[in-house]
Amino acid sequence: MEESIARAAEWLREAHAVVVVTGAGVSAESEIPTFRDSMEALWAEFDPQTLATPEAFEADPETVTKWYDWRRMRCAEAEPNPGHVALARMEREIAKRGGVFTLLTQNVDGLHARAGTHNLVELHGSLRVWRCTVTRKERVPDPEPFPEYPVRTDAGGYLRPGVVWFGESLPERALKVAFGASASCDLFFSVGTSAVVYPAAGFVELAKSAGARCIEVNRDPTPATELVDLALHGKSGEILPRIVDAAFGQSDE
Ligand code: BV8
Repeated sequence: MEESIARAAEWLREAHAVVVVTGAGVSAESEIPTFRDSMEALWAEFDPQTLATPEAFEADPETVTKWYDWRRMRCAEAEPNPGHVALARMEREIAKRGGVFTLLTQNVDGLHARAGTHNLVELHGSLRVWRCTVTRKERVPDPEPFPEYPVRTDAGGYLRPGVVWFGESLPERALKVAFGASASCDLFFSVGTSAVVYPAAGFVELAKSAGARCIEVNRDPTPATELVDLALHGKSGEILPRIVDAAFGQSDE
């Protein structure tokens, strides 16, 4: 692992345009269950892939609203972990050297922004923002559980989470930035994601074909593992700070 950390740090120092894609694994050390194991006791009988769909919300708005409200509360109680903090420092160090940094997250927990990342694209929306199913008017609900499930709106609709469900298109701007950045970077990180959900899982292939060096930081091997130039398997909250410290010196922040 030492050798891989040193190589990743060297590539980071040489990089001019860095893209990082993150998934639920980067928030696991903030006690936010990952997508695959987010079905803790209360939700064991459901499959997240079926709950995170417009059809599930249509069929059972009460259960889907409850699930997202429970997750929203978990996010509000969570704190960014050293992995989020290391990525925010990576952005600052790259910017200091005149480089470009883009973080594309699949997560809806808001922790990258809270850790200080600026050039952030929330590919799958945000749990913080909810909107009316009739007027599409957005609002940020108070950080306490909803009083009723589902939540009815004055327009006669429901309040739904501002996330992208399976079968829904990603926001135009998010896609444009993500494709553009991935196709023009010289260093690409895939962090804490099972790399199975598209189009997010396709950005590493795009970066690779554009000639970028690709690095995976993930607890387990994924379909991206055989694609990348360097795979570091372990906890992102431990590995990312080591790469950033090795590249830019021990953090004095
Ligand atoms: C779309 C928000 C157009 C909601 C989510 C090809 C092209 C386009 C679409 C498709 C396609 N093929 C199939 C599709 C359809 C579908 C898809 O990809 N399906 C998959 C299952 C095959 N894609 C879509 O529907 C997308 N829409 O493309 O629009 C369209 C329209 C109609 C029809 C077709 C296409 C929308 C996808 C977005 C869905 N919304 N989230 C919510 O959060 O509830 S997806 C959700 O699951 C996450 O956001 C994430 O994207 C995805 C996977 O989760 P991960 O983040 O990777 O987390 P996971 O638990 O899976 O893995 C965690 C990893 O972390 C593990 O590998 C683990 O080892 C690691 N780990 C754990 N702890 C740590 C760690 N690593 C490091 N440190 C640790 N401590």
